[in-house]
Amino acid sequence: MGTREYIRERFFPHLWCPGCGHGIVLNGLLHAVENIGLKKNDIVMVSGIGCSARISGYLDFHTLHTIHGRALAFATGVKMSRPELTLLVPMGDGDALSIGGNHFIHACRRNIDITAIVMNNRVYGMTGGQYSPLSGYGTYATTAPYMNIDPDFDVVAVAKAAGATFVARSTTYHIKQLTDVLEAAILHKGFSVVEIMSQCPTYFGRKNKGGSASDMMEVFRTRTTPIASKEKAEDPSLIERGVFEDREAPEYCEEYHHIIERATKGR
Ligand SMILES: Cc1ncc(C[n+]2csc(CCOP(=O)(O)OP(=O)(O)O)c2C)c(N)n1
Ligand code: SF4
Ligand SMILES: [Mg+2]
Repeated sequence: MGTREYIRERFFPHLWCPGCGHGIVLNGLLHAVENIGLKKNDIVMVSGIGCSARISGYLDFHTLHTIHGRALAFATGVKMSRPELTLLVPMGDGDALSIGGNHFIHACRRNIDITAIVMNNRVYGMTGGQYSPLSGYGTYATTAPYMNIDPDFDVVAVAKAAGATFVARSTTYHIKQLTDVLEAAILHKGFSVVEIMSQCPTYFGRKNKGGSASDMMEVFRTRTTPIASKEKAEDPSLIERGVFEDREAPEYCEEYHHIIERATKGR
């Protein structure tokens, strides 16, 4: 059918800045959906607010563009009422782990069959470059002109600790891997988290002397490595890419269905 079928061309040109990584995520996601052979009518995309969240406007799935930080709460409601549909939730790092951090950890804990995509550009892009919980110590932002002293955390470690049954990381440089892990995440039955390191040349790049979009992507190439690689053993500061968790566990909607059956038995 071709990925074009999934796009709402009437909403183009998109709002992303030249070089923004979010368009690469959109491209990888479209290919993942096409490879699986999903029909657009079978997909619900729920997003909050942010440059990343704007992705839902460009796709001709069933889409809900909701409230900053609450996309997973809305998605949980949709999935509970229509469990046969495929739920995709693209979020920014602020959206998912700052204001939305509470929803994020509890969605991981429930193991509801939703794919959460964290588009991590380490900044609040849409609102003008404030630092996020993933900016990291030593970075600069419009709200940290003399340096950010907040440590960041590891999205993969948080997702695993909170109970997500599929957890992966890739970057906008590694488009083939990005597509593959999104495909695996969507096919996985349970709560899937895919962190994608994405560049914001306009704010994170400019404030941190990251250079052009391609310079920032070059950093994704040189500063990341496959899981448990020889390079990681030699340089522990490298960030690992790949699938960190892929396990089976009871899925929330199915468990809930069993409860309904039990409660209504004999009526
Ligand atoms: C309840 C609420 N609080 C704050 C905002 C303002 N706001 C909109 S997007 C955003 C942060 C965007 O950053 P991120 O989620 O990382 O997405 P990005 O734009 O970087 O892709 C904020 C604080 C809002 N829209 N609603
Ligand atoms: S501000 Fe940053 S995240 Fe937003 S569209 Fe521009 S480059 Fe992308
Ligand atoms: Mg962001």
